[in-house]
Amino acid sequence: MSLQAVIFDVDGTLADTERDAHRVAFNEAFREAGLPFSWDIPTYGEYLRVTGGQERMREFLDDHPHQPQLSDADIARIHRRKTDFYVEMVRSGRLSLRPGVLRLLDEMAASGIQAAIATTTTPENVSTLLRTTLGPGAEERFSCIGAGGIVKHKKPAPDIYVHVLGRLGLDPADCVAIEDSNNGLRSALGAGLQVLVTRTEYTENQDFQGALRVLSSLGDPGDMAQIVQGEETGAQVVVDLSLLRQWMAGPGTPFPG
Ligand code: XBP
Ligand code: MG
Repeated sequence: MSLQAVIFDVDGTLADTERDAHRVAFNEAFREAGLPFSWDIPTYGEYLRVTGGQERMREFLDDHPHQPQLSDADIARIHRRKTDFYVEMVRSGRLSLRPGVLRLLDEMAASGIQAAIATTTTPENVSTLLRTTLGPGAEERFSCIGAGGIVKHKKPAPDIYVHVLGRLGLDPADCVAIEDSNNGLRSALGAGLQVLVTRTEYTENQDFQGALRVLSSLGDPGDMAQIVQGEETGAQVVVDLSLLRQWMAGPGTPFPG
């Protein structure tokens, strides 16, 4: 076992996209379509249990039979507009990468460790976020970008991670996934990966049993991360390749001060 690649989730992990970008874009699309409902912050948090925007809309309508019911084609059309609104918002520069993401990507590039992406969101959303936050050549930083409906079953099914591992040609034992949610954790664990969780406001009360560590973020020297679950709870860290390798090596490895 030697670390060859880090596979990143996108929403909630690379950037905190859900509350102020995806949710707002859904609501703009609902308003434009003349729908009489919108998703407030707690309601959206509840429906994050469903991965995939179209699937999330379907579940909401199934739970609210008094609301106008939409065909799959209507959902796809409204979701298409949601993607337009989201992309426009991301392009306006309102999102930034979470602490430590850029630092870790740079360290990986300098050390020859591959970066990859495994996400449920629409490919266009991923490329826009990467280009806006990482600049020109952003997508070339990643050996593989697995996104959206490229696989049959979205997270928490392991399909997207299995797909990415296949494209990388790597054994899961030689990779680590970084996720922010229980759905993502289950997906990556199902593919045989070890998983680091950087939780968000929306996911802080979720169950992360099976994660290597649960952290507030990846941390930067001026903005340290806190371990929030696991044997070193409360410790302040900056997650770098050396710490990742140490955690991957398993329990019993001494924690560095
Ligand atoms: C998060 C998701 C996505 C986004 C919305 O995916 O479940 O559905 O909430 O994006 P991940 P779409 O954390 O795996 O990146 O509307 O494009 O589905
Ligand atoms: Mg996520």
